[in-house]
Amino acid sequence: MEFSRLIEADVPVYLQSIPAMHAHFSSFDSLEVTEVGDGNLNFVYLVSNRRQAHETVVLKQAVPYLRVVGESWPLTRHRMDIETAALRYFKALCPAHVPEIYHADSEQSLVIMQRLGEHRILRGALLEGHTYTHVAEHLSGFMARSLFYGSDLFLPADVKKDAVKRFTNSELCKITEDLIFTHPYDDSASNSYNPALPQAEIDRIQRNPPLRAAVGALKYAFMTRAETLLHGDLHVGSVMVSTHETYVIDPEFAFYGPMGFDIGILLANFFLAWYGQDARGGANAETSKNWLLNTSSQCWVGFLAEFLQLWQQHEQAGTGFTGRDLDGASAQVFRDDFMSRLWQDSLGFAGCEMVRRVLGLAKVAEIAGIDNPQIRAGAEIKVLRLAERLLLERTSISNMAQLLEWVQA
Ligand code: SR1
Ligand code: MG
Repeated sequence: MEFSRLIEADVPVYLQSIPAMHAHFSSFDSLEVTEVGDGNLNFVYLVSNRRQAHETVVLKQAVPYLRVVGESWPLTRHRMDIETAALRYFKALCPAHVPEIYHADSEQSLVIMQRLGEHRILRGALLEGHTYTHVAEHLSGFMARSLFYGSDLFLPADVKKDAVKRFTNSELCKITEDLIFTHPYDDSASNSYNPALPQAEIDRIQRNPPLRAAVGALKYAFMTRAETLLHGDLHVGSVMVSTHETYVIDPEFAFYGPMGFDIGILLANFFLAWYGQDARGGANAETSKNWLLNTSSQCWVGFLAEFLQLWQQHEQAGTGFTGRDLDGASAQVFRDDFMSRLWQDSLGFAGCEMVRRVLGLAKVAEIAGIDNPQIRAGAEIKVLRLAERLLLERTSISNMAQLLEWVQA
């Protein structure tokens, strides 16, 4: 069937035509459909049966353009095939942290999946000062498993190369290449600046040859280092939380890239939330800031422990790279170098993410939502200063404690 963008009124008819949906809905004449997509790319519908509230699903559809800009920015709908494949793959690796897919329709570029009823988007929850005990444990586990199992450290070389082909995602990678690594530095028309942010602060980023060289090196790594299957957009808007559960959603940017990218994006978003809380102040700000620092730290430390454990376990099995290629002593040197490069990459990518969220197209509510332009500029300057340090001095930060000192400096 030819592609057509669904509107709310079309959704019940579409769902009734799908045999698998008859296991989820006892009737289709009392469905309530609400479009809730607040992302930049797609349309998202919450569907529930007014008569049986537990009968509920989410339907997400990609359209042949970038939603936030409109038809003047065409995009193929291939991103939905990537998202569906990535959701299935991550679900198999981390069943407790990825929603279940009930039905996928490549022709209509849509997926129907589990509705996370009590969960909310982490970004909004953080903005309100909420904290969640298990987020670090869950996200570090998700990152350790997803980054390890997609890589040559685990997969046989031919399987991994096939996966690189399957997850080639040129269009969405191009968005990241432009919006994260290029436009914030070239005074692009898609940038926008808080009028209260001094030009000297923008120049410090945009007219800084060593910094731009560092960003260039990170962009080159992003474009060329097909190390593992990344989520590709692992910010706090791609995480849903409840008191006990954490889900990772929206992997339409998934592709084979450098491991530090997912880690860096996540850390950067915790730091952005920290600066947002710092600028807003208020009764809960200190609790929230402490939680953000602890969670950043535990995400890295938990990731490191689980990733190394997986690596050592699977080395014995010999399917991946070091199992056959290095002996005990050389394997340890290789591992140490690998982890130290991964740490430095993560810091560099975090710096890029922080710059783009201040100067580039896609802002974050934690900073851009600060009403007073002067207070917002104060937060933006701190974000940019940390990003600058991360980009230029990342090889000199040896551990998380030092990084957290830099955040607070
Ligand atoms: C125009 S798309 C802007 C951003 O939204 C997505 O969540 C990605 O982060 C992308 O860079
Ligand atoms: Mg998204």
